[in-house]
Amino acid sequence: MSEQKIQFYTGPAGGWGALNSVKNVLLKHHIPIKGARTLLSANQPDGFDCPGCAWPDRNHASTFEFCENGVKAVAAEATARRAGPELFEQYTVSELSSQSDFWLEDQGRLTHPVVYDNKTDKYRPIEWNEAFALVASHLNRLPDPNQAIFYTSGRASNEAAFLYQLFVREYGTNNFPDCSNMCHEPSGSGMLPQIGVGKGTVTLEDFEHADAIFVFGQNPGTNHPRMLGELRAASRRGARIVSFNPLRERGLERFQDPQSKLEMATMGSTPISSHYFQLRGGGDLAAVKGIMKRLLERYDAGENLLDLAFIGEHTEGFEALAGDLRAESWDGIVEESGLAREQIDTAADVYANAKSTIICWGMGITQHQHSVATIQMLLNLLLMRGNIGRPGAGACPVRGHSNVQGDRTMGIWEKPPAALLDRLQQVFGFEPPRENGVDTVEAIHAMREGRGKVFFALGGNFAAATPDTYETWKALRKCELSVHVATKLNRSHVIHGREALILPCLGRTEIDIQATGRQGVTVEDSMSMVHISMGINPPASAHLLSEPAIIARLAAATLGARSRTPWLWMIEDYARIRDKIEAVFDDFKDFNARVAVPGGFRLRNKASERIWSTPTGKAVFFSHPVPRNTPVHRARRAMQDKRRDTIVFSLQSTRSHDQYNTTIYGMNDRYRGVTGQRRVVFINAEDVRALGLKDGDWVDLHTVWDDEQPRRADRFRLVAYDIPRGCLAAYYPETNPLVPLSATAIAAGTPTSKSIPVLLTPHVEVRAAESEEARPAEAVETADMA
Ligand SMILES: Nc1nc2c(c(=O)[nH]1)N[C@H]1C(S)=C(S)[C@@H](COP(=O)(O)OP(=O)(O)OC[C@H]3O[C@@H](n4cnc5c(=O)[nH]c(N)nc54)[C@H](O)[C@@H]3O)O[C@H]1N2
Ligand SMILES: Nc1nc2c(c(=O)[nH]1)N[C@H]1C(S)=C(S)[C@@H](COP(=O)(O)OP(=O)(O)OC[C@H]3O[C@@H](n4cnc5c(=O)[nH]c(N)nc54)[C@H](O)[C@@H]3O)O[C@H]1N2
Ligand SMILES: [Mo]
Repeated sequence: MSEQKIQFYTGPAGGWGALNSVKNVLLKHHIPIKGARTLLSANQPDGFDCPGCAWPDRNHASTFEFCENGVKAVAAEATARRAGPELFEQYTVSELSSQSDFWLEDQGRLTHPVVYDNKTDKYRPIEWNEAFALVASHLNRLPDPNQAIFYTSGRASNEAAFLYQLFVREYGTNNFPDCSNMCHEPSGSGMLPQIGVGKGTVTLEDFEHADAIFVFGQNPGTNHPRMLGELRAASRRGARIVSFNPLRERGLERFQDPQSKLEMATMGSTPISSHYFQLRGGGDLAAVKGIMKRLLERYDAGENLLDLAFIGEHTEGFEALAGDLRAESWDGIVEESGLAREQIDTAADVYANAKSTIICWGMGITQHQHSVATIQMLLNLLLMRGNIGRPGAGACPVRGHSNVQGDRTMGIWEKPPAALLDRLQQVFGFEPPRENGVDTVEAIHAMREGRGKVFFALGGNFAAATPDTYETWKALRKCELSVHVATKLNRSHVIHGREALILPCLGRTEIDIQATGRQGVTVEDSMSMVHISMGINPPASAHLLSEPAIIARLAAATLGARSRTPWLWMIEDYARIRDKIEAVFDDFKDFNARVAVPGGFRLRNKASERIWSTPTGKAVFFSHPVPRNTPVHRARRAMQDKRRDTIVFSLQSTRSHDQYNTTIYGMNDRYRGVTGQRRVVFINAEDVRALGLKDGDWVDLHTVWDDEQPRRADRFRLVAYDIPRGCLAAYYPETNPLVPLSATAIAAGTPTSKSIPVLLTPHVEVRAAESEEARPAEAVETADMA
């Protein structure tokens, strides 16, 4: 067991630490000089779109924006390591499944399509055509197409996503669970009825004009490092940056810009946040309500700080909200937010003094039971001062996966709007299924109950990214067939159905050649910019197919003469796919021409033009009560009745600096001072004492939930940290066994991975033999042993 020291990181984010880390990553993946070319092509007009995050680039222009975690994402794909037939010959699937997540991905790029052989318990190579025939025969045998489930992870290009949704709808279902269901789903669910679009309203230019930028529940230093460049520039020109986060995140405090020779040479850095409010986890709705209440009090006292003209002309529901705000008690706001009254007043002052404000948010907002309501409160706050649809102002949900927003635009949506289905019908001449499909959590229920029999995944790592790990694994194992289109081996490939296939595909960094020559794909970033992405590296293996080719060939094999869609013709030249996209979506008019311009184009966003596509044609103020009956509240009340001295914590699961979702790059979390391990839990020092434990002690985590099922995650090391009392933080995916399937966000279905009620107990060794469940746990919990 590792005993590495926790040493608090006192340097800024970025800087020499980041450069040093990059050097190590390139060495590890054996990417020397060629690697430099790979990296310099990221986000260039003629290069590929960085497969890291969805933060936009300055016009995909000619300067290289250095980003440590972008380098890691590119290097992980461009690695020289290979997971070929020898690997699958050497290990049975049972043996593979006892390896850690880190080990599985570390085997390198998949090279051949493989099929599971239950006689040998091994994967063995299979010809592509045979693989497509096998999937087709399963799909065509199902009595109801709704028994098949088609997952998407947000790296898939627009072209792949478009073909995929078309194939699956022609096949006959809307079962499209996707990573977005676990991610920014609440942002779309909240914004759509409120301002008529489910996407952010700002562009990068707005960051140059904002007087204040509020950042809720986001850790850009790790997850969107290029966003720090915008925040740094804003901070230097005097904009106020106001962070709301239970943890003190280094990247929100100081940033040393690796592009700035001066800062690098002088060890200088720029402060990022002018204000940092360490609210309680899940306390955002209360905090925002407090800010609005304060604004309203000042307005009632005669100050002219609301945009009454905008409210009158463009909105509805303001009076109801004002009434609700006046009725809310300050005590409740202070108690539930975990912020002092003065802090809330200060935040309101900053907001009132700024002419233009942007509000950004991430997973710290979306992964809670009341996330949709919280997002609507953030939008209320913007609307109060007319902060949507003018320069320097607006809503900025910061998306995760590099094309997750584009995938949704292309119709990867289990609740498709009727207009989309009508258009598909017109353009492709088939009758699309009209009933909604399953989202991620519903898909798990369907497989568990035997309603879902074929599980197909276009990328991602469903088995590790989803909640209630062991229930989910049982569900996946009940499937008749599981199929994964993937670049690297992961947990989902070894938690398989009775029959199983792994179909290896080209990554975004790789050259894609089809019948008419070299192809590019398109992606949409978090600010609705659509641009082309051209791979530059030779493919990792000669046996790889592109994602569009895999989908088209599978569609042709499955649908045969039933389909009038020219599947194989479309993939000869992806421009043909883009023509079809244009035929279905009005916003993609002249798609091929517009995407040929360096930097691409921005999709129209009506809310940013102050056109509100809501039923009444107005933007809507929504009123919401401060949540007082969440699972954490209920667990605390229940425990109080039983044992007064028990502390029920609210656990958030989050990302370290050394991972990309379920892909673990390494064991360090540099900005939080953790090295060589991942099984840590951040906790307030007072709480450590109250538990009668010491910093560095090992504990087990137990979920408090109102069902009979025990949920635990064992052997985490306590790290005393600057975090409010009663709150804990630990890494995902190790903590996913603690998240009940029934813990979802109201009106979005998103797992509430940021507020799980848990108890801590001193760690006791459980012998594997005592519990069947304990064994897979060790595998998913991975990594520090690797
Ligand atoms: N390098 C790297 N980049 C990534 C990813 C990655 O794993 N690695 N993942 C990508 C994906 S898919 C996504 S969605 C994004 C995720 O990027 P983020 O949205 O930054 O997600 P998390 O790392 O989960 O961090 C959540 C932040 O919210 C804070 N938080 C937790 N609970 C609360 C709360 O109740 N209120 C408030 N105000 N704050 C809270 C946490 O302390 C943490 O700072 O990043 C994308 N980019
Ligand atoms: N507890 C907890 N759970 C969470 C979260 C959390 O904060 N806490 N975050 C949630 C969020 S925000 C998200 S987005 C999900 C992420 O869920 P997913 O998107 O399903 O997971 P990833 O880890 O991003 O998927 C990694 C795998 O994608 C494959 N891959 C990589 N590149 C490509 C490619 O180009 N093509 C194909 N076909 N495959 C590729 C590789 O095989 C790799 O192993 O997890 C969610 N789960
Ligand atoms: Mo995400």
